[in-house]
This record gives sequence, structure tokens and C-alpha cells, in this order.
Amino acid sequence: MQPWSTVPFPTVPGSGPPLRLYDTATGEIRPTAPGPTARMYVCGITPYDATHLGHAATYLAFDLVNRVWRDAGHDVRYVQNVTDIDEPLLERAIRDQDDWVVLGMRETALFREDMESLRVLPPAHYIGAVEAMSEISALVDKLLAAGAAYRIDDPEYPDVYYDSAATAEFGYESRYDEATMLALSAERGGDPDRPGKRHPVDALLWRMARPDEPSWDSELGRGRPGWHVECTAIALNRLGAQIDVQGGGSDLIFPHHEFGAAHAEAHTGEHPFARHYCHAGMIALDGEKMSKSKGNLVFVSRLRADGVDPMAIRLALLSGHWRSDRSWLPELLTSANARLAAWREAVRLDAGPPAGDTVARLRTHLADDLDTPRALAAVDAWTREATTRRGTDPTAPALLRNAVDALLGIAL
Ligand code: 5CA
Ligand code: ZN
Repeated sequence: MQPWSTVPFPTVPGSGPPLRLYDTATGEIRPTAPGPTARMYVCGITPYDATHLGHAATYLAFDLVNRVWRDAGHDVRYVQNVTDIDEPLLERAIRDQDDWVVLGMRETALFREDMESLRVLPPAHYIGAVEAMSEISALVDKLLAAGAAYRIDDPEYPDVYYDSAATAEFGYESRYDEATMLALSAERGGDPDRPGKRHPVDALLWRMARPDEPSWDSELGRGRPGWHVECTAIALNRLGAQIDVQGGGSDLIFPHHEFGAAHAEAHTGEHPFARHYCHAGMIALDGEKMSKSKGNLVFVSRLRADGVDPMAIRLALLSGHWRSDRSWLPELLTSANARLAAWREAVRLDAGPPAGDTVARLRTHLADDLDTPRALAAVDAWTREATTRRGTDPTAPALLRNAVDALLGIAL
């Protein structure tokens, strides 16, 4: 698929400390250590109700990872998928008497527009499950041949499942106990109660064609892929056996990223698949996680249509810490608008107080597990000084504007 258009990325003199991020698998904030090319895979949307503010917050967090790495001189090879065939998409299409292909295309188009308006740097590869069908089935076929997968004992639908005992490390990513794994598997698309599996938690890799369901020819027989292996195949084929960051919201910790890692490791023999597993907190509305199934959604496109400046949406979402579960409140937008206006006024001055220290602070806070609340406070402090006490450095406003643009993605 076509990603969205590229976003300008100004160069800012100097450099900051290496990026440290919280890693779910180890429970620690650890330095990232990418080579000249950093590799990042971030799970994309299932395109049936895009883009709500929860999605946006998650993609903004990984956009900051991208920006901090780029600022440090790395090339970033960023891959994102679109789950354009899966149970929830089909269910929604049936409910609304919509064509699942049209629904997916429409919501993906909207998502792209939203990402561009929020100035999210586009991925180098933006790949739909449907267009990756043959590489996904090829990976399932290899897992089957390697003994890491099996066909369920069901004469009518001999679906293929991943054997969670295939790698010794299974469970290391989420570190959940079995009861939690089973509960989350039932809640998030798994089928722990299906008879004939080697272990109830084992995840679907290939679903044989059912009447009235879309299906594709493959070496496994006609069918369609399970969810986790979609991301594994797309990531492995574009990023290789080990990546720097696997990203998504915290609802992907299990089963999605646990199985994604296990599939990759069973196939390549390399452990760990990702050096960091990073999970953004959930955005809630009225005390409940914003989710398509609950329908308590605020859409980026709705706010934009109502005339809200996308930079204010971006700033409002960045005002909370990326890992904390937090509520969306209209007041966040009010304060973001005020902040944006103040920053804009300050960078339009002919001169200001020297901005070098502020830029250094911005870099230090972002490198410290994306501490945006403190990063924003550093810009606030410079802004206050610039507008109240003024300053004499004619290069300061432009330096600050460029740093805010490159590091926070906010165009002033
Ligand atoms: N297509 C799969 C990933 S392969 C999927 O989870 N799609 S999604 O559309 O449901 O979610 C897209 C991304 O937004 C995921 O990373 C998910 O964790 C994140 N997300 C969903 N709801 C929220 C929320 N309320 N707050 C923060 N992030 C969210
Ligand atoms: Zn995914």
C-alpha cells in the first residue's frame, strides 16, 4: 500500500543522549542500541473505525521514537501493517451491510490523512495483510514443516495452529502466568476452548476456507491467515530476524506480541525477536478504554472537521506520558490550544533568550523513555522567558522552532 506523504524533518545542531525505552519483556527502562539503521515494526490498524484518539496516541509515541533516532543520525527503517482481513473487520462489514474491501480501503484512506495531518513520519513499508498473503502462507508452511505448527484434528476444517511449546522461551515477552494468558486469549481473538488443540493457548496460523468467507489459495489449502503471523511475516521479510523495537498499544502485549515473537523465533532460531517490546498506555473516554467494540470514540477526523488544529490534537496527546493509561478530556484540547498559541507567539519574536539549553533539555527528556510532560515543560519555560523578559539572541526563536518541529513533530 501507499503510505502517507513524507513530513519535513529539520536538522537541529548538536545531539542528545541515546534513547532509553521501557521494555515490557524485561520490565526495565533500557537504552536502545540500533546500528546505523534502526529497525522498527509498529502494528497498524484494523481498518473499520479509524482513527480514534487512542490509535493516534499510540502512533504518536512511536513517531517520537522515530524522531529521536533520526535526530541521533540513524536511518530508521519503519514498517507498519494494515490488518485488512480479520474477524472484527468482517463482522463490522456484515453488521453495516458494507463490503469488507471497501470498508477497509475507506478507513485506511482516512487513517493516512489523519496521520499526515498529525505530522507522523510515514513508514518506509506500509503493508496490507491481503497484499502479503503469499508471504504469510509461506511462513505458516515453514512453521508446519519445522514442527512448530500442527493441523488441528478436525476433518472438516483442519486449521493450522502454532504450538506454543515450540520455543523454550514462550511467555518471556508478556511474563503472564497461564491463567492470565488464557483469559486474555479468550478476550482478544483467541479460541482457548476449541477442542483438539495441543494447548488451549495455541494460536491460529491458518484458517481453512469456510463458506461465505473470503479466502485465498495457498500451499496450505484455501483459507486465510491468523492475526499474529500476519505481522511476523511482514516484519521478518522487511526487517530481518532481529528488530530494535516492536511497538503497539498495551492491549497487544498478549497474545499478539507474545505469539508474534514466538513465530519469528521458531522460524529464525534468533532470540529475542525484538530488543525492545514497547507498549503505549490506553486512552479512555468517560472512564472506559476507547475502543471500537465499545463505540466510545473520539475521531481525529471529526475534530479536524470541526476546525481543531491537528497540532493542538498532537500536543494534547503528548501532554500525557506515553505509557500511562489516561483519559481524554476536552480540557486537554483547551490547554493544548493555549500552549500552541504561546509557543507560536514566542517563536515569532525577532530575538529570544538563548535556546541551546532548552534544546538540550528537550533531547534529554525525550531520550528518557519519551518523557513528553517534562519536554513540553522545558519549551514552556523558554516561551515564558521569551515573552515576558524578551531576549537578545536573534537565532533563538528559529532554533527552538526547528527543535520543536524535529523532536516533537509540532509545526509552529
Ligand atoms: N491491527 C491490529 C494490530 S496488528 C490492531 O490492534 N489494530 S487496532 O486498530 O485495533 O489498533 C491499532 C493500534 O492502536 C494498536 O497498537 C492498539 O494497541 C492501539 N490502540 C487501540 N485502542 C487504543 C486506545 N484506546 N488507546 C491507545 N492505543 C490504542
Ligand atoms: Zn500486529
